[in-house]
Amino acid sequence: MKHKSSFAVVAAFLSFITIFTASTASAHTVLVTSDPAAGATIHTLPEKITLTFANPLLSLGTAAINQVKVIDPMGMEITSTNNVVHGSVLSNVLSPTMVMSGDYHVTFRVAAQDGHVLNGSFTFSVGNTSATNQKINIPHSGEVALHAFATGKDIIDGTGSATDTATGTFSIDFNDDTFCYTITTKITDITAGHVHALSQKNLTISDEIFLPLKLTSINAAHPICENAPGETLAILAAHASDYVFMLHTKRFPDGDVAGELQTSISQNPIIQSVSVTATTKNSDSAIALKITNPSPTTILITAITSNLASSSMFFYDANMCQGNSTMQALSNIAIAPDSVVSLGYKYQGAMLSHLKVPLKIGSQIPLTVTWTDNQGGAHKQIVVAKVVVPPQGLNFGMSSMSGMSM
Ligand SMILES: [Cu+2]
Repeated sequence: MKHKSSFAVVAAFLSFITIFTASTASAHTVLVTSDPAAGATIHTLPEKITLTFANPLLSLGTAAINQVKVIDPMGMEITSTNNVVHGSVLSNVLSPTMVMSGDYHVTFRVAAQDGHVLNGSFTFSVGNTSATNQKINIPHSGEVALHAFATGKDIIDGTGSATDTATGTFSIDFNDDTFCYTITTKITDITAGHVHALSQKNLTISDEIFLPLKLTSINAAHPICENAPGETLAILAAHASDYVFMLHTKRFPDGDVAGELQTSISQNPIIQSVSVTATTKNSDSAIALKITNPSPTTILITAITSNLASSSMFFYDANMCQGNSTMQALSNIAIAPDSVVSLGYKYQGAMLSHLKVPLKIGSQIPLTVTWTDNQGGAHKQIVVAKVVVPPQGLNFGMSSMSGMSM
């Protein structure tokens, strides 16, 4: 959520002056105020830290001469390498793995326009975070899948991108209080990703980061998995639509795209017997797998991709084993409720195109299987395929299908 900064300049200045006298004595600018304020105890961590100095700061191209760092109570740096200077204001996003209560240590180093360098530090505290204060008793067990489709028009004040989109897929496992997620997007200048509370409808959380998301999850081959308090995950699962998935970018620091979280179908396809044919670099490799759809509605398998193939798969509908070289491309494969589809080297199948590396018999490669439910929600599952016998022309050989793994 866009953070509403407050600039209580005078009050903040009075509280700061005692902290900075030593380091500012010979410098040519001075810290006037900050958000969060030095010495303050706050209950929600804002999305960014903002330091306002008395004079404009020196900018030298992309050189990182003005820096602010925030260290959380566990000693982890929660700021990014992206220090933003606008005149006399220096800011940086705050993206902790978990918002925890305790002391946060801020250090900064800035250059005034006359070249003089100012170093300083202060602390602020986060009191009990509202996420862990919730007295909501929500029964939770098993696994819950959530997803969000984020667009610029869902940024609350309407200042997001007109064209950017992103999909966030989340799975919560209450057996070990983990949540795993992947962000899929073509946006390239992302500075932070968060789950935010959308409203105070059921909760007392407003305008705070509910869960920070790691940027390594963007278009990742494997979902990023993290632990979180069971209560936090239970609130998210029980009130998904009260939360939004949001990405911040260099172009739209206050929010580029956002989308409400939705509960996904709980019955994921069951994928078994995954194998690919061994093949050479730049050629294609056929995929064999058996997919069971245990959900009460038809699902569409829309893509099977691998980070080892430069272009995504296409499905074919042909009899490859009869020497028939004409294949009909399919955009998806439908699986009816409670039924099983086998993709193999005959009839319907799938293929990875233009392999980046030669595959060896026995090696394991991750495949991302994407499907949509009857509401158009997109879901993903990573499976590991074992490479079996090499193809023989269009015949692809007769695979033994042995040694599959999930
Ligand atoms: Cu955010």
